[in-house]
Amino acid sequence: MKRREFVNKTAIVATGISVIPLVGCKQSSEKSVSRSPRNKDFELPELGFAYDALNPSIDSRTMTIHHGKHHAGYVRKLNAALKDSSLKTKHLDEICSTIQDGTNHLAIRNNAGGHYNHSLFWNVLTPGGQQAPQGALAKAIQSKYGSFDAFKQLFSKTAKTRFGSGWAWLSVDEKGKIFVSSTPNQDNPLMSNVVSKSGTPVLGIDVWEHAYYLNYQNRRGDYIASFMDLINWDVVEEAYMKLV
Ligand code: MN3
Repeated sequence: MKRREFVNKTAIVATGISVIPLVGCKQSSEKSVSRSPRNKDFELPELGFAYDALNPSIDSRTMTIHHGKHHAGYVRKLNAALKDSSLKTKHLDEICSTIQDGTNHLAIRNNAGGHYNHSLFWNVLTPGGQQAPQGALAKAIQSKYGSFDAFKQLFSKTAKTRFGSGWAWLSVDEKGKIFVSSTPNQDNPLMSNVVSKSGTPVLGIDVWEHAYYLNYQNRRGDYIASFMDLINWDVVEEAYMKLV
């Protein structure tokens, strides 16, 4: 599918959740032309599975708190922060792309990132998981990293070595090439003014302690290994195909 053909589509994933469009910084300027302004508050997306569906890899108490408290909090605070902002009618990816260092928009930065990142995170998870991507994304991974295992190692290491709180990503840059990166706090690769390499994320793992500490305590590596076995590669592949 050509980029132009999907710019006005919202990603509807296999789980049935309607989520934010996975559109990157470069594309977002094209997209803002064709999208109408946003006219209602952001809402917490429903999960496509029950809170206990990822047991024991991600326990139900962690899921309940993470989705129902943390993510809900980002949505609530984002709506509050946008109330008197000129970004009020912008879409979530557009808001992310406007973020700059050193401004007084920290609440928007943290909570827009928090909402975007978690929406993507729930979306790429599925009970039981899928072993590996199959189609064009599998080929792109093979071509860039040599093998799926080599990619997995790099992605896991990137997540494990993120100091403090943050995320690791697999993204697609403006040339349609994949890359692995990491961002602190609730930043993400859409925030082109504050990240070293920007793009549109198609896979992300939350390595904030709230994502795993109840079950794994300090064993972040074990949580990452479990996450790798819960990925819905069909969803990741679908997002990837919209960007190349
Ligand atoms: Mn989180």
